Amino acid sequence: MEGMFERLQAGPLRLMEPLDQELFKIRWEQGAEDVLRPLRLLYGHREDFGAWVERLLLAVGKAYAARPSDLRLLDLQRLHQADWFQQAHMIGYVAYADRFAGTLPGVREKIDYLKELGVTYLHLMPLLQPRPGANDGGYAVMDYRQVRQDLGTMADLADLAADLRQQGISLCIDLVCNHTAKEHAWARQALAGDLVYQDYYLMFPDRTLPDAYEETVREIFPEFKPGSFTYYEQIDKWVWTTFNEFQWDLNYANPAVFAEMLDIMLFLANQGVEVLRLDAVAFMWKRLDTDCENQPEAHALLQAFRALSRLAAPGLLLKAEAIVPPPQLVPYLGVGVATDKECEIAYHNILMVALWSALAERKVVLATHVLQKMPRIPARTAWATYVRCHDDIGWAITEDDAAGVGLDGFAHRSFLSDFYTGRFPGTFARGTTFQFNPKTNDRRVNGSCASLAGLEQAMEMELWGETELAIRRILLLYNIILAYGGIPLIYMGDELGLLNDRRYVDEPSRAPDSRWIHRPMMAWDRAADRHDGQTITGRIFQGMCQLITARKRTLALHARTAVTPTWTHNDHVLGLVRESAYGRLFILANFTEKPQMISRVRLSELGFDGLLVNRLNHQFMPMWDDIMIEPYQALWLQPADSLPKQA
Ligand code: OTU
Repeated sequence: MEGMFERLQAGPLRLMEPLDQELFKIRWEQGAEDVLRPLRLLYGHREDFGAWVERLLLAVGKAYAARPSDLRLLDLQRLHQADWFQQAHMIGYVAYADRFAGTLPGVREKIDYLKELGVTYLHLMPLLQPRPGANDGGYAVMDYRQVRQDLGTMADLADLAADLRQQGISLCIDLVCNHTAKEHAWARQALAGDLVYQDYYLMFPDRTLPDAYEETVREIFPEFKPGSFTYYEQIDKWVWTTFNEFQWDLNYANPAVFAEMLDIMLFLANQGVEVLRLDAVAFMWKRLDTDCENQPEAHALLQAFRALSRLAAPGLLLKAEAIVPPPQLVPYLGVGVATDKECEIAYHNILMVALWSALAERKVVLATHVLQKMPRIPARTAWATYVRCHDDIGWAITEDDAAGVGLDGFAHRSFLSDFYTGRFPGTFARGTTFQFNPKTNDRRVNGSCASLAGLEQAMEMELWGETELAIRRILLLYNIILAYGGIPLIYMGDELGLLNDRRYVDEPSRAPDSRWIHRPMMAWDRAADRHDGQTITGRIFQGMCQLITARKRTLALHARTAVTPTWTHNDHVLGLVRESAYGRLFILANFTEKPQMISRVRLSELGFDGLLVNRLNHQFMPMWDDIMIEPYQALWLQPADSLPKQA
């Protein structure tokens, strides 16, 4: 890359102040290898490799020159406080802009509500221009540089990002990078026969390769569309469509596709977006005879995106959405030479599954086992922890993990599907089945947090004891995701206990997709009750606020702190030990409707003897007695003498 910086100086950087040019030079000198290593793996075999690298760097230089000065200042702040997103005060909230507040300017009106909850990170669900009609909840984008018209404009998005930032809230949006809508300009040109754009996608003249690939790939939406390919008569070709027919997988073996997506990424970063949720990253690279997920090149793509975006916008964070089993999940945060050099954040779907499994079983054995087996993540990364999201729950429990605690994987997954769809005798849950696959017997589950936790059934049957238990279950799940480490994400409506919403069936474009059952409209009328502790809404909201307040002042919850799932010698009580410079913390959580005991002997074996205080309510635990945990209660215990004075 001889003379690269000089060419940038003569090109996109030429109008910049000398100091800003120097700053770019420093970043390039320090980051060059991080840029080149993944790019070599991806495209190093091409004769035009050097020209592509140059083209990518010119694009980065251009984005750097165009970066507004307030965002360049933000970059410096982030570089100086690199752990900003790992700190205990971080609280995430996830919402559809329209369902939460109508429009993007509408969201600005609701910042006070978010602040009341303590939110510092707002993920607004897909908001870039989708295809008309069915669009998979916005995950079929036809223009990445336009905001969905009914939500506002790109200028509104930039204004919102700035307002949020001023209030201490970082904006996250989706970048659907694995596929585009078939109405995207690239796809339309491909359909019109343009060979340059046909190479943006994965197209096959006959069934030979599609048949070969289908031997080994997973079907993601078997009920919507069997198989992973779709035939288009107009071009007489089969197109790779992992998800819906209208979502065309991009061909990242073509560097032009990588360059386009990088440009989009930097464009969005320059609007003030601070975190990009990269959708379906596991699927970005295909290889025959594999499941075409989690390929080394998919990781190289993310590493290259990160290294390049950090030259222009080092404040930007990348969040991986890879809903895959544990061994495949952790590498999205970087391993080996790529440690700390891939995505900064990844969804902890295993924790989410383990928690629902423990709640159904009233046992924490499987959860403890799978969480213990999770490798530690790099120091400068964090999990996004969550109880529910806009998607279904797939029971990502491997045969091995189930066998490790004496369970049969298939039988346990079936039990969970039965339990959460209301089929298991005595269940408290009200969910629905999603994407039954008769070939594998796999059944995923839909339902809102409150409905899955028993609130819907208890209220309908007017069983007040059960209602109380359901409220406690909701708060227990949120307790754990707040205490596990990483950015806890509150899914809109969970803080008010919103139930399944079956009205989606009246909208033709949504009716076939039952995930809409747990994507409700924000119930602002219910929110009005949130300060009334006599109401169910008030109980949940205030319970959540108390947890959030406790989390913010418990510095030991910093994401960098090691969390060790620990046997409590009571199979109904989850134990998480956290060790850090901020002191030791023992989180205990009772996953049953009966009181449970933890012996003092066990606590002192783990080094928790002496006077302990529960950080959730400031209560001291009697020195010698065993510890009693109420139904669905959790404790955050710290040795009383280890508490920082000001806390
Ligand atoms: C994501 O999910 C989104 O979260 C979904 O809402 C979209 O429909 C989908 O991509 C397509 O854009 O398969 O069942 O292993 O689980 O990427 C949801 C990863 C999905 C997949 C995940 C995908």
